[in-house]
Amino acid sequence: MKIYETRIAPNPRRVRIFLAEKGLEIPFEEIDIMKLDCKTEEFTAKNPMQRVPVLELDDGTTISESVAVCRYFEETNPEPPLFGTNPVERAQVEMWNRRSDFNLLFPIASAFRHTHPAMAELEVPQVAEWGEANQSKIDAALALYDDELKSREFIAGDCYSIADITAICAIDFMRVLGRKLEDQTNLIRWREAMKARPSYTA
Ligand SMILES: N[C@@H](CCC(=O)N[C@@H](CS)C(=O)NCC(=O)O)C(=O)O
Repeated sequence: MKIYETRIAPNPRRVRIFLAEKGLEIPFEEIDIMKLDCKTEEFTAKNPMQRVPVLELDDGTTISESVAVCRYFEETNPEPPLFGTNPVERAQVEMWNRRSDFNLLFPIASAFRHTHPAMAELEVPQVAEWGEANQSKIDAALALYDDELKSREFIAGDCYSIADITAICAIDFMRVLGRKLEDQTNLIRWREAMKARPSYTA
């Protein structure tokens, strides 16, 4: 079993943090997405979406999409649970993880991919106006998350979950936009708690 990943990229980081929280060590193979390693015929056979991360099992089965890779490890290694423990928790974790994906990580990645010259070959077509338009979506999501975190410790409720992992990978990735948390005091408190976990540096 191994995972194809790119160390600097936010989606593979989600899987690395997830594995660290589970106490699992899986071999990684570095793919240089900037050198278009994701676009080769060999890699496309593993993931037709040409993206990392990709988990390859010993029988050759491949699983891509960060959340699907994490789901595999949740099912094979249930402790500690990171997708919730009862129907309500599982639904809330799914709800917040999807929000973290669509309302945080996606706009942050889009703002970067559609405006940075280095991403021109990866993001086709690159539409600078769309990149700029995502800045206000990021502002709105940060305000919403800050408000939600007024009344609870973690993104999806009282327990740490994959929704926290997606959110911290997204928020940390704002660095490529030259952005950081400023007046979102609840999010800043939550981010400090994320940084204190050993998995943060995975
Ligand atoms: N929805 C996918 C997104 C994967 C993704 O966008 N990965 C980026 C790195 S963070 C990538 O492989 N980029 C290469 C490219 O754009 O060609 C997931 O959750 O794994």
